[in-house]
Amino acid sequence: MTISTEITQRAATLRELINRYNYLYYVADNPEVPDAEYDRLFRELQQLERDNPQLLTADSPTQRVGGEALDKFAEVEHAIPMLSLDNVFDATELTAFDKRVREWLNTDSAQTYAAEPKLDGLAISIRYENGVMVQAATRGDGSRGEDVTVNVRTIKSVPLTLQGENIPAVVEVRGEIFMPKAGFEKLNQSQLANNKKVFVNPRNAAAGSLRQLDSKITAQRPLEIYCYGLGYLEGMERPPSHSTAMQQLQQWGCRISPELKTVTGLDACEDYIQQLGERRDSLPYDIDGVVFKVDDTALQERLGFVSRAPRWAIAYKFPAQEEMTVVEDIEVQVGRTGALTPVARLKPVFVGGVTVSNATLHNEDEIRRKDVRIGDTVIVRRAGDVIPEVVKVIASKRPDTVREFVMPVQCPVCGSDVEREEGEAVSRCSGGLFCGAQRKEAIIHFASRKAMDIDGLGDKLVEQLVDGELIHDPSDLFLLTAEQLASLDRMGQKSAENLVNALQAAKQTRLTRFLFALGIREVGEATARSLAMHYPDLDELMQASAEQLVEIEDVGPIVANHIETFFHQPHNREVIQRLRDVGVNWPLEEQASADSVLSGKTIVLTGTLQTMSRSEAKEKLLALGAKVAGSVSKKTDFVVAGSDAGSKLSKAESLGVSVVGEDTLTAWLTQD
Ligand code: 9MJ
Repeated sequence: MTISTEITQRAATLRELINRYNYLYYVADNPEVPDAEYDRLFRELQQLERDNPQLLTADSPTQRVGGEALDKFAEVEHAIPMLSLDNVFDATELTAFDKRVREWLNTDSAQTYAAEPKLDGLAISIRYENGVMVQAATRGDGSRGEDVTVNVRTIKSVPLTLQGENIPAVVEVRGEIFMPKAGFEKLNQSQLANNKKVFVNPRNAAAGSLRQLDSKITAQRPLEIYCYGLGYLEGMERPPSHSTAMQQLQQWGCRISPELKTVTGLDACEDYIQQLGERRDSLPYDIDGVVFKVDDTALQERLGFVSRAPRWAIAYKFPAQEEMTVVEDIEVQVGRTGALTPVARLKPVFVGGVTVSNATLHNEDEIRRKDVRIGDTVIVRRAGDVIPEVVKVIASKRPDTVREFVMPVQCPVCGSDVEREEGEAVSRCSGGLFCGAQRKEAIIHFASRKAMDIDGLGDKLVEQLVDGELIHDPSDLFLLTAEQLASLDRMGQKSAENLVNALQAAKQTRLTRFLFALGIREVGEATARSLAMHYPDLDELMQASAEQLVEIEDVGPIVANHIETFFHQPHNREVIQRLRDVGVNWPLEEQASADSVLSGKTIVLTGTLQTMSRSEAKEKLLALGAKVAGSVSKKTDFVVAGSDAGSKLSKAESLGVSVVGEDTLTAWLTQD
């Protein structure tokens, strides 16, 4: 049968594109398209070749793993090829994989799989001879990789000698080298400060760091490893399953994922996907899916592999966190402190599980650094609840019609001059509370949950109130009547009355909340709390000089200046007076908390509490002067463990940090 020229042409185009993207990704460490786009092209080519086997060529990218070895490193031949994984993208495809496995093995019984996170890093093979590390190589094309031994030796989680019993004459340990998110952020900050290349994502930073000719640079990079397999093995029996192999690796001192589990049957696979998916954003490293491997070694051997991937394993890919789209416009938003944030209006794109049509561009310098122009095709990233951002322009897709963004010299909302101070990245509207945008944002912040906590006062309502000139500053809120409120859009009599009641209730507050609610620049919850503890009398705080304020813990010279400036502005003093006149008040409780047993202690909450939510507990602990941290370290004083406490509890135990139960927490909170 002859194949239409159209199909032949398409296959050739796909090969060319994929080869180019492969080169950029694997060889040049400079990806041009998001992984999701690459995956789509790859799958399209795979499908074309499956439907038309005559099209398959030996040099098709579907026939090899990854890119070619760079010539700057010596070449290493893998004793056993390094395979890659086939992907599935939903439950149906996973079911089909499981069915294929069972058909191949000619069995109806539920299969046991080893499940582990799919790390987004670089695959590595580390060879140990008589327990001593002799070589480390990247995957390269699967048969030959690059010799990165000296670089891998600098990674502290890679053992240089294996420990314990049962050390074979030769073993290749396979795993993934990656850079944790926090290390990536820190590295980029330092790259930026030193005018060096900023990395697009942790995977690229890991690749760029491992493939350094100067291993001293690699040594300074926060690289880590998780081991997930055995390659060549000599002088010992191959362990009977993947999970026992992992235990063996762990006993030799190799790092394996704490998330590794065995699961039996498809439902258990789906539960694992669901649970890991929920934790994806809070894991300290990027993962792009889950890997399932038939656990039993004998069954793995029966299944074997096809061209580039084992039949006994599959990667279930999570929704991509990076996608490609077009910047249709760049507009500026005016924030609470007058900061002008350029925002890219995007052609809507599905990324990180939602449709995104806006992405922050941070500030003018960022736009210049990334050279983003209106009309450009860009990569947007949305990871977790973080605001989506433009990470990179795809230079080869730039049309001739692109336009450069110019920061306005006048505020787009109030027309006041826009200022940018020396050494500051941010441009600001100088209009202060004269600017409607700043007024709205200030009032929204004032009413927010951690500030005055006014129930039922949403952003849209504030907008209507400010635009309709019913309120000019936060104190006007407390003078609103149910009649005035009921006349607004989408407000009934009942919700108007509820809001008036909520406003009445909110008048009784705490000094910490009140100070936070004022929206003083760089005064967050923690600083507001320190201020309230040192100055339980607001009038004294309002008189304090910057020199006096820097004496307070958490208050540096810049914040001290912001606070002094804020309280010296006649307008701000008037608003505070009006708030007190309408009845906003607080008890002198914070004074007592300085003496609390918990004062200054660092506490971590984990697991489920029965009598209150974790955020309630946090708030109460903070009010007693404790610090509440998100992760356990040597500096943690106590871990409060509710039911089903997980890794934080084990970490506390391993570090010897005191662990208490909910009853102790309740006792602390009810102390006089
Ligand atoms: C990653 N990337 O985390 C494998 N992988 O197994 C895990 N990759 C793999 N396993 C065989 N966890 C080939 C690749």
